[in-house]
Amino acid sequence: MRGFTAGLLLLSAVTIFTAPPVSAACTLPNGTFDSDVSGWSNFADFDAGRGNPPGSNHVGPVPISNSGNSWSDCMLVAPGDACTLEAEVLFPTGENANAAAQLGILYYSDATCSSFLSLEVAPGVSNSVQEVWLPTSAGSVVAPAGAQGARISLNVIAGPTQTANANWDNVLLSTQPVESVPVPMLDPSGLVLLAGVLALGGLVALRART
Ligand SMILES: [Ca+2]
Repeated sequence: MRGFTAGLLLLSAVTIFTAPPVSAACTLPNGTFDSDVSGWSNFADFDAGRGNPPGSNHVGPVPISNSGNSWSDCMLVAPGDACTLEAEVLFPTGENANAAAQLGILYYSDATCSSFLSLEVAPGVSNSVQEVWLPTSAGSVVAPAGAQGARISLNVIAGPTQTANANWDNVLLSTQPVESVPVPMLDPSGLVLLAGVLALGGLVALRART
C-alpha cells in the first residue's frame, strides 16, 4: 500500500512537472467582431459589411503622416506568459500606396495598463494589395519580467499624401508554450560509443602505419 501511495505521489509529481504551461492570459474577448467592437477602444469602429466572416473592426481614417490604433481592453498577464498572436487585415480600395498596418501587443508593469513596459509587433503589412484579407502574425509573444497587464494593438499607418483606413478581423491570442530549441548533444552512452570508435580508429591508424 505504501508503495502504491508512493507511486501515486511520484505520478502526480511527474504530471505536475511535465504538463505544458497553460497561460490564462492567452484569451482575448471579441477578436472576431461578429456584432460589435466591445472590448476595444480608441479607433474602434464596427463595420458590419466587411469581415471574414462579416463584422470587423475598422480603424481610420488615420490622419496624413500619422498612425492610429484600436486597443483591446487591458488584460491581466504574468511574466513568462507565452501566447501566439495573429489576425487578418484588409485595406479597402481607393487607398493610395504608402499606407500600412501592424499587429502588436503592448506590455505594462501594472494591472491597469497605464505604465508602458515594452512592445512586440508583427511585420508591417503594406496596403499594396487591397480588398483581400491578409493574414499577419506576431508569432509567439512572451510577457517580459515585471509585466502585469497587456493590450493588443491594431495599428494603421498613413502615408504623407492621404489618410488611411484598414479593417481588422479574427484577432486571435492562443496558448502556445514556447518550445526551446533542442541543442544536439550526445547522451553518456553515445559518448562511450564515440570514445570506442575513436580508440578503434586510432588503433587501426597505428596498425596501418606499422
Ligand atoms: Ca468577423
